[in-house]
Amino acid sequence: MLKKMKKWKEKSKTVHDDDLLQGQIPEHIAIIMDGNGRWAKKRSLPRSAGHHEGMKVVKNVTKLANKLGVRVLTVYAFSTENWKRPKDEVSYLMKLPEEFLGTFLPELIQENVQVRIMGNRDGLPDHTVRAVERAIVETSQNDGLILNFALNYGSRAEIIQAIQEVVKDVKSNKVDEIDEELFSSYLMSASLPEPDLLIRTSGEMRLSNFMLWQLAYTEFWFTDILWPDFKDEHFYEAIRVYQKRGRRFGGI
Ligand code: V07
Repeated sequence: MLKKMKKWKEKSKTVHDDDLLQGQIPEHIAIIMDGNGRWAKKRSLPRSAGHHEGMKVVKNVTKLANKLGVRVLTVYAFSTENWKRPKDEVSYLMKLPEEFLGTFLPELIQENVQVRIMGNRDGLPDHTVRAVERAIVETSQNDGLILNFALNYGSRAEIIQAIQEVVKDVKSNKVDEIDEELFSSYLMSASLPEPDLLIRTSGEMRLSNFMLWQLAYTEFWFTDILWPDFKDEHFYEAIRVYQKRGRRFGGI
């Protein structure tokens, strides 16, 4: 009976895959991973337990995205606003990149995943920066999935910084015409395609200062599922909804 159950489960999984593979897999998926604190509260656990569970889900989604042939997965790990949280919570969060990479980096290397970060490295603790930079270096030759962590990231600050750089280059005559393509090349996501699909968990329907410029034409998929409860089936569902929507980029 157990065996049969397992077989059936495997079969239903394959059907999911086949469905998806008939349509287009989004090239770039971005995720706002909300609801970790609420997940913990519901279980009378400390918020850190929710963050830790959420980290495990990042590993699972990374493997799944890689398997499906997604080119870029961007996850919003820590925003510039998150510094306002209690000091203990912030220092716990700052240990998560090390824990994630400590257990998962060998697998990322093996699976040909390239790690990147997008955000302000100044302001992050040294131990966090060291762990992340090591992962970036050790995966820099990989040409599979790009796993892009938004870490100490805020979109308005990114845009202001880009403007400052553009102004500098205009003044020194390195730039004469400012258009969308030129401006995009000053953003932290310069070398990446724009997200095709944005997923936000936990029922909130706002962007929270995440990739404001880059999400101009992106399809949004919101779910009430809390991030630690986010399973393969939810990822498949988001992609299936994406595939059913016609993307017209403002055309008809
Ligand atoms: C964090 C787990 C996911 C839910 C949202 C908040 C908590 C993975 C990382 C990470 C970051 C950089 C890196 C490798 C892993 C991470 C923070 C929080 C700050 F190179 N999860 N995760 N970083 N959470």
